[in-house]
Amino acid sequence: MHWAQWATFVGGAVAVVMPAVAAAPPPKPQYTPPLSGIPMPVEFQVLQDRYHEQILGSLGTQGCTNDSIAKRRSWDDLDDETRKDYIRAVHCLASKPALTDKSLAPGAVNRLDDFTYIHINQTNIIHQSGYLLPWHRLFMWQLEEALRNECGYKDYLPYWDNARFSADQSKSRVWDGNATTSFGGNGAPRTPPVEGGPDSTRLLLLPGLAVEFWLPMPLGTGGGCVTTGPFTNLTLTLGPVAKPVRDTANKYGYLPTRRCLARSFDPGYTGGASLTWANATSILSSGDIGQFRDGIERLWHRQSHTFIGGDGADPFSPTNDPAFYVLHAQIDRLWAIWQGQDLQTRTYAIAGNRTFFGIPLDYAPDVPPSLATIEDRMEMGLGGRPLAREGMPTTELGRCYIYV
Ligand SMILES: *[C@@H]1O[C@H](CO)[C@@H](O)[C@H](O)[C@H]1NC(C)=O
Ligand SMILES: *[C@@H]1O[C@H](CO)[C@@H](O)[C@H](O)[C@H]1NC(C)=O
Ligand SMILES: *[C@@H]1O[C@H](CO)[C@@H](O)[C@H](O)[C@H]1NC(C)=O
Ligand SMILES: *[C@@H]1O[C@H](CO)[C@@H](O)[C@H](O)[C@H]1NC(C)=O
Ligand SMILES: *[C@@H]1O[C@H](CO)[C@@H](O)[C@H](O)[C@H]1NC(C)=O
Ligand SMILES: *[C@@H]1O[C@H](CO)[C@@H](O)[C@H](O)[C@H]1NC(C)=O
Ligand SMILES: [Cu+2]
Repeated sequence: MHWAQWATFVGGAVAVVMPAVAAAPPPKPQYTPPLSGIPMPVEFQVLQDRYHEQILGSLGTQGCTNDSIAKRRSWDDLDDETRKDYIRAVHCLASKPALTDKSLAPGAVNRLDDFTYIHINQTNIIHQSGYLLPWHRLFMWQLEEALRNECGYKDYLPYWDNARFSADQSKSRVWDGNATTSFGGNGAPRTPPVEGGPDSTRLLLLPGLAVEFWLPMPLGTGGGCVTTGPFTNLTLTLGPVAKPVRDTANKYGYLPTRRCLARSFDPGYTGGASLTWANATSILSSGDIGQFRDGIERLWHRQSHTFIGGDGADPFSPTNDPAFYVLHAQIDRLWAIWQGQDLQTRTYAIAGNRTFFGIPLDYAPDVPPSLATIEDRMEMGLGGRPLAREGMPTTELGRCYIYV
């Protein structure tokens, strides 16, 4: 089947009719994804098609082929068995003991916490910096490998196609609250209630920077524990880190703070005002990596996290919300599509400082801002210390995947 036809099939447009033959073994169940959400507009489709052509046309030298390449799909296009198996594998990692040295983070209890620990540790280096995209690409791939190799998950990392559901995210199978096939819904209302409506913000201090940096965060419509879906009993122990007050006793949230998973959906982001196909297409039309990353950081990345709110919006420990990984798979997908418009010039493009907005870190306040390069080493904790350039291709260095 030609690639473009195959992609259309995955997109759900083609129903396959199996002939009924009495003696034949039962046919494998065919799955036709429901046609939900806002269809991909042609402007986006053109960019995605070019990405597919460029990536598939570039294969063949490192054991990654048209046949072996993994397809990362929209959560809404998976079948229920795959969705259930993904959630099962997340619970499986949550039930395995952490490998992180207890002296570094006494609150790291399970394998998911290993990922949260290093994300906290690196937050001021890997956001609003040149490392955002390659660091998270490797991080997500390491999580995918853990789900598959340690917990027997058979498929690949799915993504939250937020543009498709920008009219109403609760219509996405990510957020519909189903007990076994979603990530659950909103958090319960805050108790006790706080002053101000959902759009009013409070300021959270980001620790570790040489200057005081207060991040405005909308209160949102929830704030309490998630009450639907498979993660209602998830116990968090690392974080929160960004807080409304300075917490010198537990600066990075490494000490155990046992609690539920909290969310606070923000309706300001659900009304179609952002995370739309138009905004995605506009970001993808960036001519250089500086402009592209800026669009991702300021619009897509920030508003995706702010939509979820609660633990998923803490810049240091958003990984506490299992939805982090489908959120960031979408970011990774947009980057892959952008790179795929011109692999030659864009695969290894990097732009940005070596720290959050170039602000010095508090343990090195005298180090002036400098620019990230692809030869810099990135700290991934248990995941090693790769060069930034090693986090950039999707079909080399052991990785072999494409977003469909
Ligand atoms: C993979 O498929 C693409 C598009 O159909 C084609 O151009 C390319 O030559 C194929 N590569 C391999 C290694 O088969
Ligand atoms: C990150 O971890 C290293 C140890 O691997 C430690 O020296 C450093 O202080 C940590 N930084 C933060 C911000 O937690
Ligand atoms: C959750 O999804 C499963 C699989 O599609 C379905 O059988 C079940 O009825 C759903 N549950 C609810 C409460 O909608
Ligand atoms: C959470 O725990 C309660 C009490 O053990 C149990 O009844 C419920 O089914 C659990 N929910 C999930 C989603 O595991
Ligand atoms: C998102 O797109 C809408 C129109 O589609 C536009 O009005 C808005 O300015 C965009 N938002 C940003 C932050 O670019
Ligand atoms: C890089 O750091 C400098 C100095 O702090 C700052 O002026 C600039 O805005 C930063 N660039 C980006 C893209 O964050
Ligand atoms: Cu991050």
